[in-house]
Amino acid sequence: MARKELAVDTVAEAYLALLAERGVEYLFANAGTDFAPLVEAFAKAARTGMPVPEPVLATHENLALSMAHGYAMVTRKVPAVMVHVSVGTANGVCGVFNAARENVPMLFTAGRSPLTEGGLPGARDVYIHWAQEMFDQAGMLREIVKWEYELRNGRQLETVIDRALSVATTQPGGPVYLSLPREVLAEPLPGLSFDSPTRRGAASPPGVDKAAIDEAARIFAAAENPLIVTASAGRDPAAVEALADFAQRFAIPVVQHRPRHLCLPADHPCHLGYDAGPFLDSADAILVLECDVPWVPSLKAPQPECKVIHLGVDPLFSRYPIRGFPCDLAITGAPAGALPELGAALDRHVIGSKVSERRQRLAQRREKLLGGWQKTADSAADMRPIHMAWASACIARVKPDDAILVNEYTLMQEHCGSNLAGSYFGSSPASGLGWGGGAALGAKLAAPDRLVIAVLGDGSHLFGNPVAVHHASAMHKLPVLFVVMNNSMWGAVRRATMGMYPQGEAVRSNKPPLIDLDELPAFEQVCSAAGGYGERVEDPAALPAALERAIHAVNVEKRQALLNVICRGP
Ligand SMILES: Cc1ncc(C[n+]2csc(CCOP(=O)(O)OP(=O)(O)O)c2C)c(N)n1
Ligand SMILES: [Mg+2]
Repeated sequence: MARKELAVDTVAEAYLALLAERGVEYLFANAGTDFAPLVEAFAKAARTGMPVPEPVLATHENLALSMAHGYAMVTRKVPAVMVHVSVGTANGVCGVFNAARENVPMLFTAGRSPLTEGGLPGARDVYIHWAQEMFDQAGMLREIVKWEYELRNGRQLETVIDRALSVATTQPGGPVYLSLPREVLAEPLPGLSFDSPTRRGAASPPGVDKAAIDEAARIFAAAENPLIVTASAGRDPAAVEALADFAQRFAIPVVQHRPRHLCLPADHPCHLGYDAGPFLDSADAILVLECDVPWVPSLKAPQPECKVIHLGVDPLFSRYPIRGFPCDLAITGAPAGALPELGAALDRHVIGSKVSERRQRLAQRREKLLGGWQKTADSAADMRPIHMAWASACIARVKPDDAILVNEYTLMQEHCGSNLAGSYFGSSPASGLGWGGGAALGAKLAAPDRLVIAVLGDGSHLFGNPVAVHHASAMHKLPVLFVVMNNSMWGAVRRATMGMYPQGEAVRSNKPPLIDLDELPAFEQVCSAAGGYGERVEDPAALPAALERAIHAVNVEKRQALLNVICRGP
């Protein structure tokens, strides 16, 4: 078997070199005293030319994790992230949770306070080294990650890195956590010898059980009104094509509920929007495809006799404590492989007349749906404050086909559809706010030639640490267009309160507490302060030209831009 030798002097040097050897291109980092051996190793690599991941400094852990998330979702490669011991891990937990719930593989690492109080290279030499140590640093996120370990010895480096990466990338993917004590990183290591390529790779995606596919085909063949509901099938671009083909051949409507990826192109004849509600009464068979929450049962549920099939790499979402959707059949399988098999099985049933009749009904429903959307956007065109439907429609007009949209979570997709796989990313179902700005920077790092547009709420933008985000955009030369849909409130909290207490005190109050975000800073000036282009837009008629100016700043002047769009809610 092929072995490779590298001349290194410390575990830290070997660690970085091995990450690069295994394909890790970037280490997103928020540093502390625990980083000293790594800073030293990076500096040495810069001098010697030894390949190591590129360090990407992020001035907040949430930013580091969101950037890594954004990079990973676009490239489908594994990023590494490193933060400062216990306190950095604490700040990173929300970002790791977002990544975990969206099955984004990443190697999340943190230093550990030095273990020894003297005598070894790396031993404690700063007063924080006592208080920052925890009995169980990883306990903060053991529930969230797929695997967790502490590097105890330089000799186990290859096994540990390979195990971390293979567990993270085996489907369903997700973050793993590795802590790195300072003395271990500082240990002398006389050279590194390792397998190249690795002999501890990821496991293949789950294949499907033929009997289960036949059963699903039987259910679908018997159905008059089948429906597909998906959220994340498009995580794998090959699945977009498979879904488009399957839905088209059998004339099955597809609803994307709270999608995190583009699963079906917006111009596909089977694309029936983002809400399964209107289809649930008539549906007699539903395929829940890589979708954790296909509908909200307390609002609307399918008829009791409707058959429900769940298909995905973990169709039961086994890491969710409670999830009680009806499930007549659960099929473990990656959609890119499973859908063609389901198609082939369905072909063996004679359903031609059903399909052609369904195709007609589907076309009528789609026409009606699109007409309704158009009417909403048209009637919103001159509303002040600007309506989010109009703002979304304006973005649709100016964005190139291959633009990458990062939506946290104020873009109304029905007014701004995309057609290319890998061109839309929504926030994780965990919805830990503060993700969008960083994720957009990570996406830009992954796809420097594409326009990346982050659509954020005013609240989400603030959660994302805007000064840190704009600084990172300037520092790493990642020009992104930020569109802040600014309704000066946490609209979601308002809607939740109105929904639960429609006749309550809060509805009657002029200014219910904990909702309004008065006296918000001029977000556009915060972007300008970091060297970007910034504009406040209040006039709906001025929005298209403002978007053009902002895109010019990003594409031609190569600097970030922010439009502070003064909005009203949907
Ligand atoms: C880390 C985190 N804290 C709090 C929340 C709860 N939360 C959900 S939506 C929301 C308001 C978001 O406001 P904004 O981005 O302005 O969007 P709007 O609802 O106004 O359209 C909040 C506070 C959350 N999801 N994540
Ligand atoms: Mg808001």
